Amino acid sequence: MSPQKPSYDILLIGAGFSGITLLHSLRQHGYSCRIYESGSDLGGVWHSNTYPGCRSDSEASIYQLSVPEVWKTFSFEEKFPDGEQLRRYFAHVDRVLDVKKDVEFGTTVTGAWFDAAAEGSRKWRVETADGRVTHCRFLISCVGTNTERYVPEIPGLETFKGEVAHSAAWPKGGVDVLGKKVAVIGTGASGIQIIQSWAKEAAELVVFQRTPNLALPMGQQAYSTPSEKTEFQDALPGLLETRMKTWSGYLDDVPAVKTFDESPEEREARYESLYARGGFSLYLGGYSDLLLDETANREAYRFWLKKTRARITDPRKRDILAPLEPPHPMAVKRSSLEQDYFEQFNKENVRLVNLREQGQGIKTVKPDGIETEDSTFFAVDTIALATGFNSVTGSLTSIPGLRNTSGVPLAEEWATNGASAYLGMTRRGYPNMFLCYSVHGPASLSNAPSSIELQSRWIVDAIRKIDAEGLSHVEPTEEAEKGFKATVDAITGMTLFPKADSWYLGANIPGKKREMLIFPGGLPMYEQMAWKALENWEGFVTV
Ligand code: N01
Repeated sequence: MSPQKPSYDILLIGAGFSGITLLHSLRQHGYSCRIYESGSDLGGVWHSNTYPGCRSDSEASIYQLSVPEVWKTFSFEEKFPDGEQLRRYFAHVDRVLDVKKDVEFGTTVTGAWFDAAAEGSRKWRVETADGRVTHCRFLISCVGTNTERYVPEIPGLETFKGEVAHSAAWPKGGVDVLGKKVAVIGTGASGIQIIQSWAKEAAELVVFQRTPNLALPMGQQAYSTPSEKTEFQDALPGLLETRMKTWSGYLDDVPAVKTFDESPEEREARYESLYARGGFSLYLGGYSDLLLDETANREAYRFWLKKTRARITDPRKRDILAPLEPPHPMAVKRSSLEQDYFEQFNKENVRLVNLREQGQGIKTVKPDGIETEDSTFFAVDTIALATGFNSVTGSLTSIPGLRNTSGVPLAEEWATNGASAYLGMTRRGYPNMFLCYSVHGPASLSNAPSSIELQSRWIVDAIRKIDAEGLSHVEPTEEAEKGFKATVDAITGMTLFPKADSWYLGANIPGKKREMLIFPGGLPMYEQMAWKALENWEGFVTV
């Protein structure tokens, strides 16, 4: 049987927020589109991340599509929705927009390159794991930033007899920890949420922490009564508009006041009110110099310490979870939004190992537990690995056959020269390929649907401009790509971001090049740069 050779105007990879937003918009402009999605349902990370306690750290009001027929007909139950609500939301999106008719699930892209001679015209040739080859004029990557999971080399892990589950590959039937002894390795956003859940169910929990998470109170709120629901719906048009105007795409915007412009009393009052508001307000609605001035940042840490240490009763655990000396400046590594995380450590059956303390590193995993370097043994039945992802780049570099017009794989190019993408959306050697929510875009330094909406609009504008001008394809020049990377680096150099080993910098993966992977200048600056370049194809070669 000869292999099928389907052909579309536009092929999108990934059916999360980015893929759906773009599909909806491109279809409205009459393009034939297809999404290839390796998973079995819509939702991207919300489909693949089903660990206990999984929950959004963006408020429901702004964590959704701004498509009226979708938001007018869906009610969220909580301010910060959990994975189940979000999966119901994506099912609703499908019912309203009929997304799935253009999605092929279980379809993994294994290779793609721009073939100048494909069927007599210049097209992308996309290979999938099922052996098919698809042709398309435009290829759009919507694969997200946190999909390629990272499992560190932990000696003896393979000998463990109990269950080992990574947060991003949770067993479909769940993990029963009732009455069991369990361990969690990693205290990023995923680890904190698992710990909050497991500490309430397991007989014993031992947490292996490498870096304390400067977690902030979530400020959860239920929308259960009819009046709460109505109030939520009524506010939506305004909130969806506001999110497109702020630095981060969240609702708070940084006031033009610096930390030490105010008196100590005024400062304390401001911190208190932002902290009480919950979410990222302490960062996003606080002082303009938080990310720029170490002394100012330290002042915010002082406040956070005061609030957090008061919640932890055991002095040893208090010093590990909220140490007097900050592990890094605030906000330059992703803080989690917690509900009762610190209180869990007030329970005697919740133990805490500081992996950075002499003798406390993991020596080996044994069939029935974990042994630290000082030979302390923790007997456990189950281990959760909340050790994160090869973030931002990994979702693309893990596509082995994704290569440029010279045949060099993207993984090789980025490993050699570092990662870059002009305007965070295009790449030299990849004509007519667009990236959404990826390298050098505002990505995880923004509320995802806000920057996705922005980038989607730009990508659709670019495609329509290509067609309106009768062009075959566009790709950025080397100078433009280097120049944009230099801008990202220059902005980063003005901030405190380099002072933390974060995944924003690729610093969580041993051997990965340390460089800023996300545009740190905020949405308004990004928007201005992107559309200015589009006006006259500045920085592009057009064919
Ligand atoms: O991953 P992470 P994540 N030995 O990389 C530790 C989004 N997200 O899955 O900090 C021991 O943040 C590592 O330690 P350290 C969100 O954007 C959102 O939690 O590198 N420990 C760290 O503690 C988030 O930021 C939501 O020193 C090791 C942890 O593992 C992003 O996804 C929920 C280790 C990894 O934390 C990633 O979050 C979940 C080792 N060898 C995820 N290697 C919400 O919306 C690593 N660690 C709320």
